[in-house]
Amino acid sequence: MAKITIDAEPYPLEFDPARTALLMIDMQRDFVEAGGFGEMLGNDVSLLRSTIEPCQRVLEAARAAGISIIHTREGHRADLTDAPPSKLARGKLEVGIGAQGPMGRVLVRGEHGHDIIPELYPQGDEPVVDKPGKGAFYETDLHLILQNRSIASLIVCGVTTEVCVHTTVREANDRGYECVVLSDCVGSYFPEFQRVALEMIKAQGGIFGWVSDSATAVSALGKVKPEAA
Ligand code: C5J
Repeated sequence: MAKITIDAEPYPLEFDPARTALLMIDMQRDFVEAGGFGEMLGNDVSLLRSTIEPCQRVLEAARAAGISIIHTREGHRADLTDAPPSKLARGKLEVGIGAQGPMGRVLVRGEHGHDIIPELYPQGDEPVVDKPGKGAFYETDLHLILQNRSIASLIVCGVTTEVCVHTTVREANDRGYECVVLSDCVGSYFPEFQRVALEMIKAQGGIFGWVSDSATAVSALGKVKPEAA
């Protein structure tokens, strides 16, 4: 299978389209929309919403290229039995995980706020991995899905950069996946964390992976012949 090169830092990354997946992390109303958990924590969601359009372009290019696309959602069972008590207690919040908010129960599966935003909604057979933690590999079948598809490289988008994106990239890196994180497709409520989190990924020769951007990824994906993917 012909490899494609994506320009990235610290150096260009070669990927085999047939062994590459786009991983769209936690683009849920609870993090990205007004009235969600993120905003209730006092955050400015516009800092995350700037990722939506670049993510849409990458998602469209990935679909056109025929590469695997996997979405994740952070959240819990309605009875919260899969949520560690420490996570539920964290922050001493008035409206915390499991409590009733403007978009239903916060980070509970099946609630309006827990679902993926309409702009990036999964299509057809794109798997959605529900995760109880920050990392997408922790207590999920993501690794199994990727192995069954012989995936070796991940194009990573989503929120938030220094929390679920970072945790997932670190988990993926330790499992042998090559991750390229698209800088304008990942977002943080804290501009300084965004900057430093991206630096950390590509430091020391790419200690956790590579950093590129949506335009570069779209251009690389445009070179993939769908029937060959
Ligand atoms: C957070 C996430 N920030 N998806 N979750 O709690 O990054």
